Amino acid sequence: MTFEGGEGAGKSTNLDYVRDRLEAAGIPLLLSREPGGTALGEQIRALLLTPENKGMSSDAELLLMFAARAEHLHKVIIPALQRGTWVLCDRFTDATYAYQGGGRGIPSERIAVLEDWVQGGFQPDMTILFDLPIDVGMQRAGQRGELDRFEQEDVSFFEAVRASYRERARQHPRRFRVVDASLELDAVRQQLDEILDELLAGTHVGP
Ligand code: T5A
Repeated sequence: MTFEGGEGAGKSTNLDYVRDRLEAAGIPLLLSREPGGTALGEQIRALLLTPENKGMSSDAELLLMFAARAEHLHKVIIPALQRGTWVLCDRFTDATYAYQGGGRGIPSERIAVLEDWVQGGFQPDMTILFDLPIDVGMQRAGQRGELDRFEQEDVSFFEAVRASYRERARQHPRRFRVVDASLELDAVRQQLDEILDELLAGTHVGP
């Protein structure tokens, strides 16, 4: 299950909420994130996020995202799924289509080559998109202090990211659930409750 959205959309905040609800239903799970999720992946994350690497080429950025993802998939995600553990991941490949595709302008066909190479046909079972206007997200993210390399991009970059995410949701309606993340936390959680009620109604837990 993956959590997607622009900067400050509330993914991390609500991931904990979803974890608590699923754990209460007896589902074994682990939380992870991208880029990151492994020792090597976290080192790659640091390279990607540090403002010191401002001006990194788009292709280098794309390849680093997939290098981290390959490590994450093989060392963490696939082994967890094989032992029956659900994986809740803060961002995954939809972020690459949104940021490196929409934001940086890399054609999606080029991204699809790497997706196929690294993932084969592997896809999340469900993706929750936290959608909100750019200014609201940036204001929330900005309250944390220092901005990372992506957060320093301009509004047009984030508008393109948001448009790409929404397009991905339109293209994959069975996998995506779109949440209005501009609302207050309680109202966001009401939307999550509806999604989780539906999910749990169709999930068999236990022997
Ligand atoms: N990236 C990643 C790519 O370019 N390509 C890729 O393939 C991948 C995987 C790191 C960066 O990497 C890029 C995208 C990112 O720029 P990240 O760590 O997920 O990814 O970074 P951020 O998106 O910057 O994470 P944020 O922490 O900014 O966003 P979250 O997790 O969506 O937001 P969260 O939960 O931390 O909330 C932000 C603040 O808002 C408050 C929270 O309390 C918090 O203070 N908040 C609310 N306030 C009011 N009402 C609500 N409903 C609220 N929800 C949260």
